[in-house]
Amino acid sequence: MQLTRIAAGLVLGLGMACAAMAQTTMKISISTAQNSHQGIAIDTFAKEVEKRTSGRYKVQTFYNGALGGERESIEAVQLGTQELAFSSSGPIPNFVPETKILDVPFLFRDKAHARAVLDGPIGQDLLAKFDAKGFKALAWAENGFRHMTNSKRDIKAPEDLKGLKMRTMENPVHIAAYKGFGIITTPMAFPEVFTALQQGTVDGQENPLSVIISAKFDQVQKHLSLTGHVYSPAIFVMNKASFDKLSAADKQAFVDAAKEGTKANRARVDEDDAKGVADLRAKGVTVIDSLDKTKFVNALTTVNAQFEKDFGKANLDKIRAVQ
Ligand code: EAX
Repeated sequence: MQLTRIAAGLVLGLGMACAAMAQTTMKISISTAQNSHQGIAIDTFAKEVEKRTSGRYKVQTFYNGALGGERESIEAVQLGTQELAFSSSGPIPNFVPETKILDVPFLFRDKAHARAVLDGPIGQDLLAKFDAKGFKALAWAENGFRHMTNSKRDIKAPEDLKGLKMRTMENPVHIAAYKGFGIITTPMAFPEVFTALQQGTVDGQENPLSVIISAKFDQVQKHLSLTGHVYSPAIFVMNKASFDKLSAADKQAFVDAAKEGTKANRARVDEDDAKGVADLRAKGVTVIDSLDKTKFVNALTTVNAQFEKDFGKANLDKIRAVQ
């Protein structure tokens, strides 16, 4: 009797230990290197999820497009073959069209403005739009203000862009705008960009300093212009069904972990922006840092009129008015 009770106790104890150890592993991916503003975002997220769920959830991190480009990873998250992804806004409007408005050129004054919009009611309402498309959008993060690089010439004025063949993201708003500049647009997934630049399939590309540096584009691009023509948000997305399976406390843990990831990510973008130009100059890149931005804005007058029609001037003004 005594022995049976001890044995039963042992079995129970063992069972409880197993339950406590039961671990669910999930995957998250980025298209840039681990040593980048996106790498630090997902590394921080993974660490925080593990900590905040006492190790019951583990997040495996994949870099450099190891699981595919951004569009492919968003697709995988929607299908549920991959639980999580961190992506720039590039391919996002193809899944959640309401987010297109964020990709309008020269919409945000600076990073503080963009962050205030994303963290405020406008950004939070947009996060909620992902639900109906099979996603849980955990938090906005940042890719940064995009600048143009190329292998042909210094871009000092919008006329210099005419006839330049540039890789763009698979983003309809960007493509329309760059066509407005007279650029020959070539949409392409990020993992293919370095080779395309190297082989001269395209003359140039545009990305934030954080991406230009971490992707080592200085090895294949000698001209950089700080056009800051568009702000590029990034986002933590999760498969909706995977999120819905979590307990209320774990849901909060995932959301909070993403917010921590965003903090680390934005701090790194600030760091890259502060030292990026000097770094790239030291590597032999010619950097044009004194552009007359109004000329670039004016070159997009026709395109902007179309955007005002498509997205509603009132909606754009609402974003512009955020302090
Ligand atoms: O997310 O595709 C792009 O140019 C993105 O900015 C890059 O992959 C970082």
